[in-house]
Amino acid sequence: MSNKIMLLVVLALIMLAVVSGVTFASFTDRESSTNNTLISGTIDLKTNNANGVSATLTNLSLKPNNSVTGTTIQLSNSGTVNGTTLNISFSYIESDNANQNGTPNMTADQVASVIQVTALTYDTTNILTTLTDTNANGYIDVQDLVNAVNTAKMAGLSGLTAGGASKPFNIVVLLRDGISNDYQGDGIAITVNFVLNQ
Ligand SMILES: [Ca+2]
Ligand SMILES: [Ca+2]
Ligand SMILES: [Ca+2]
Repeated sequence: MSNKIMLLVVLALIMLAVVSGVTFASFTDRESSTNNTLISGTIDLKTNNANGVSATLTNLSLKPNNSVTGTTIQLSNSGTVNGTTLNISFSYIESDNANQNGTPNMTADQVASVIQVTALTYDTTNILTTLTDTNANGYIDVQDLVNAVNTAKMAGLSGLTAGGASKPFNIVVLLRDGISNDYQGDGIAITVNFVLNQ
């Protein structure tokens, strides 16, 4: 009855905000845990070989048709129990600048739909090619990532052996070219959840 219990959750946060056609992005990740008292040993999921590590991409200017790259984090299991599978899921919330520069306030969903995901990999798996264009706009975007159809596809990925080698997670996003000025002042904060299962 215990082997489906999720032991540790790591959150990675990507902030995107569009200002006058320029996106500022930052990246942090943090870790929290829930304890499983039914088994002995631990599963300790670490990012970049540290608990609660904070990696930040600062002063990264992004204009339409430019990408946010470099968001690779290393996942490892420093515990004593093997993690057999890993689940990755995404969520986002509206994170606007105070000044909309006279433009309409676009919703978080609208912003997410113009942030295309151009690369999404974990270990040796190309996750991106497995995903569904759930909002039918012709490309995989951040709004697609949070759809339950795609969350299901990002569950049951390869796990992490206790004390074993780390596995890289990478995401690249692209602010779509030709988006309207209405997106000025709008942004979202994206959270990436990593759950390692025994
Ligand atoms: Ca907004
Ligand atoms: Ca889409
Ligand atoms: Ca706006």
